[in-house]
Amino acid sequence: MKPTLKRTLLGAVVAVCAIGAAACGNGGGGGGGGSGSDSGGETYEWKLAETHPKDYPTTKADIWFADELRKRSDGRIDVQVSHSAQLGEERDVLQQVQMGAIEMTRVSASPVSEFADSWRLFSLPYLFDDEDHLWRFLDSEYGQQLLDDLSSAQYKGLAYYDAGARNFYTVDRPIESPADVKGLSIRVIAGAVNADMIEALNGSPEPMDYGEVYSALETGVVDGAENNEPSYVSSGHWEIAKHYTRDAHQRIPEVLVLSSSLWEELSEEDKQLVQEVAADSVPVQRDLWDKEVQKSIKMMQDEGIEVHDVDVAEFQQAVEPMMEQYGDEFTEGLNAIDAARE
Ligand code: GTR
Repeated sequence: MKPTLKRTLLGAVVAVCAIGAAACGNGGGGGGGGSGSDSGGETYEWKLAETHPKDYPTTKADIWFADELRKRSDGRIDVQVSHSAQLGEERDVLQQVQMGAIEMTRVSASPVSEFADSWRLFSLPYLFDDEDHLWRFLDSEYGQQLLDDLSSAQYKGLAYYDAGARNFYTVDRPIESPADVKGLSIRVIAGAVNADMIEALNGSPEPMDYGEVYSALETGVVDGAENNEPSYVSSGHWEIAKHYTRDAHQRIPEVLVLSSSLWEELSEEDKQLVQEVAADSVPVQRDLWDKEVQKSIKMMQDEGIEVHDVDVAEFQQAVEPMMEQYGDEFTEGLNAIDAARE
């Protein structure tokens, strides 16, 4: 992708931040603050980057997390949520969080897998039977291990959020069976596993940032894309791609992460506090999520979106060779997913 002026400037700022952290943010603490306060303990000012708009369930949960943390820390830890990709697209933001130039972000687990190999597991297709199965896995020891793995990529993984199931949507013709994917160019989140999935269905994967998908659909650069109902609706992709195929090919959770350099600076009490508030934000987000899915489905009905229910077993069969290819790499994770089955 060609760097835009905005990207180039951002890159320059990041470079300066990387050279001298004190030149960024409010001085010290890797750009994250860190001066004493009367009430005891350090004070921090953190930015939390979010790609979705203000009224999206993840953003509302980010804001809940920020408000609650401010309250429970007596105002010492001040998180400002920056929504609508104002701080950049997810991949760029993840790079900046690694360097501590942005302190926190809420992103999909899919772009995270570009920085932490074990997270590629989440992009494998048709892994989970349903939402409950996914959450039993996320809440398992292996789910926690994946969060801990993020330290090798300079992140502190705080909590998973819900992102439902990803489904295909197309502009000209519906996908009703795997054969319908043949020859279609489908936008995916960058990453080998996502691309392999589309190729296994004989389509052609087009990796690009979320913010570019609307115009790619509009100008015919892609024939379709894939996402959960709330993203499909809130991004406006439904205005162009009116066929929605419920195959639930992936259940990729969202994740809340903090730059590990900042995490390491925190006192034990503050670590516990941040972790606690993050854990408490999970049921809040999941509740907001369920409501948003229902609202989005209703809106899709009202707008006359053609929703296609398909035989998922046919799709599973089509991606089987790819699953064999990845089987060895993810034996442990796949076993943990099996163990989370009821
Ligand atoms: C959404 C997810 C975003 C972003 C987007 C995408 O479901 O919430 O964080 O990753 O998908 O497709 O890029």
